Amino acid sequence: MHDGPASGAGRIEELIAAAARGSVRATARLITLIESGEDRAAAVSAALVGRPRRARLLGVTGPPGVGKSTLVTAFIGRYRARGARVAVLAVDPSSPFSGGALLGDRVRMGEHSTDPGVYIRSMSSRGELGGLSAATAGAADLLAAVGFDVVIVETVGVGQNEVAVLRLADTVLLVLAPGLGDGVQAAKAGILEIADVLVVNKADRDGVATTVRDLRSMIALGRSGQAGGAAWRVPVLTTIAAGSPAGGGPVGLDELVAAVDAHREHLAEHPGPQRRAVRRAQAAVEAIALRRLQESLHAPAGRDLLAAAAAQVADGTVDPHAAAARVLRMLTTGG
Ligand SMILES: Nc1nc2c(ncn2[C@@H]2O[C@H](COP(=O)(O)OP(=O)(O)O)[C@@H](O)[C@H]2O)c(=O)[nH]1
Ligand SMILES: [Mg+2]
Repeated sequence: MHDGPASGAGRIEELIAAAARGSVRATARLITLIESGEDRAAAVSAALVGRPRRARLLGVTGPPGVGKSTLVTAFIGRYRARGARVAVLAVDPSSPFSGGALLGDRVRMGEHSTDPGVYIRSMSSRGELGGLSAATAGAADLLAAVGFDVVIVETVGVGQNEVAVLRLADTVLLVLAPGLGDGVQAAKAGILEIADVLVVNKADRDGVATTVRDLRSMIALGRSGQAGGAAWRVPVLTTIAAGSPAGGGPVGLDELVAAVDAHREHLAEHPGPQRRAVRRAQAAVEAIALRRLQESLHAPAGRDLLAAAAAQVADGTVDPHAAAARVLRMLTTGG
């Protein structure tokens, strides 16, 4: 891809400078570049090298409808009250039509939509496998590099891509609602292993105590044997993000915000052998490598390689594993 006027290095530098001064337009433009392919994403990333990042990354995950966006909105309010600039990336791979997700999140987080200290953006995969986690990693890093203090990534915790997105976070908050099914699903998806704080939202509904108990025993099972010298004890909290039925603000939010803060302090005090920064870098590099591979496969040369390999497999002269290995070799050696 050639650098046009829209993505040339000079233009990118200008956009970054504007984004750092608080321009929403420039920030949005840069994220669009990051989403639009690996070459442009790489150009933005290269222009960000050396910029300080002080942002904490908070991943918020859980099944659809449990109240993630409602909780995120409440978190924005708390962090804004401390004077922090807050960005939210809403990742919704299930919706290839970005409009729906965008509108929904914007409307719901609407009370913050005119606040210049808040930036909200929906990321969509547009049917592109692998591209989503790479683009989200790139966007999160951009937001950190242009001066946001908190970057929240909201995602529906299903599938490998989603887990990859969560590995970017310093703290992963898993949101569930009363009912056993959610917890079991989360455990299956491997989300429970990377969750740092668990919250059962919709505590105004029946079955909260049972869900909390189930989750506590799942954590005890899942984490035994992993404990290091200073293991973090994953708390299980309850909230009513939408506010108590009797009226008033969210219930349990202070405790939840305190738990997320406590986890950050824990990380600062116990960096551990597998530091979050390393885990994050690993997730980002892996996502970018996958995206590059995907793009190579879908470029004309990759399609030709695939077509030739498919013909041989269909003929029965080569098995699909050998053919795939050959395609990979050709792609990665530039053959
Ligand atoms: N009863 C009840 N409803 C809630 C609570 N929190 C959020 N909701 C509602 O649940 C629905 C889904 O919330 P949303 O934040 O969009 O969930 P998400 O899909 O996980 O982001 C909305 O109608 C919210 O108003 C809660 O604590 N109790
Ligand atoms: Mg949501």
